[in-house]
Amino acid sequence: MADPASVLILNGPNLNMLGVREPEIYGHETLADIDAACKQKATALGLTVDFRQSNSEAELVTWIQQARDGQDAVVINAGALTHTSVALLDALSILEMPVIELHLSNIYAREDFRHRSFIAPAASGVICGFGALGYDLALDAVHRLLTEE
Ligand code: CA2
Repeated sequence: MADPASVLILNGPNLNMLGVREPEIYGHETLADIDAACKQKATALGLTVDFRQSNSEAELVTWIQQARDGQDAVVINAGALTHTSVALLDALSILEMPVIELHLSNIYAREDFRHRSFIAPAASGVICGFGALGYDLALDAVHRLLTEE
């Protein structure tokens, strides 16, 4: 039997603070809660998940590059780097696999500077505004994209 498809879920700067501050914007769940929910959802879909967070743009770029060896899809909540990072765009553009851009909040209902995503051109699709549910939806999307390939 073939190995289950592996999904790299990346979380950028400050997302380690989830559940600690600003619950009115980002919800009450911690990143550890979301990690656990993703693992449960992945098991139900027959996927495996590698869930990571970094405050470092360089580390995120390295992980994206490494996804080419063994990962089948990437889900990324790049945090504030979404709105600034050509380096993440370039790294994601190299991938030949589904890439889902994800945000907890509806970035289009917030400040103008959040309306622009540098990484969106490299994404297969974008999910935002559904809180932690967005991670669940992203795994559904990855599953569909991989099984319809
Ligand atoms: O809505 C999202 O998921 C964002 O990617 C979150 C980023 C923000 O810069 C993006 O515009 C949208 C911020 C992540 C910081 O998360 C915090 C969580 C709790 C307390 C403080 C920050």
